[in-house]
Amino acid sequence: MKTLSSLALLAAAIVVVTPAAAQDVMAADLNHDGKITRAEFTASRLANFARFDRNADGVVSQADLGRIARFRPQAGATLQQFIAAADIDHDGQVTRDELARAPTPVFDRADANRDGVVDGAETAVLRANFAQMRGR
Ligand SMILES: [Ca+2]
Ligand SMILES: [Ca+2]
Ligand SMILES: [Ca+2]
Repeated sequence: MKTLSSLALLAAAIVVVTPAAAQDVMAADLNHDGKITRAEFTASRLANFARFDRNADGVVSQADLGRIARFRPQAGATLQQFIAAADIDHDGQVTRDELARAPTPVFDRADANRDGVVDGAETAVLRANFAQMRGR
């Protein structure tokens, strides 16, 4: 069920702020300078694209769920939520290009002063929120 949890993670990185999504933002610091730029965030999101395109046809769509949908309706709902958020041309599938241009509500929320960079102070707030969410 590893694929399903990573699918949930990808959806979380796009549509909702969860502890997993907060972790996603922090994990996106590719050059380890303690700051996460929007470019780093979208690049790290894109890096996961191939993992979700399970049938390797270049798009993430319902077809990538395959038989899992029958046993795990929740996985289908998660995928639908992801497609709804990132499918810019509304053709029911998400291309790599669409994912690159998809909105970044999780990043935007972490970037409290909206300068396009989540810096050390903002990361600290994110970590604190994350710890609080875990503690609940
Ligand atoms: Ca696919
Ligand atoms: Ca599309
Ligand atoms: Ca900032």
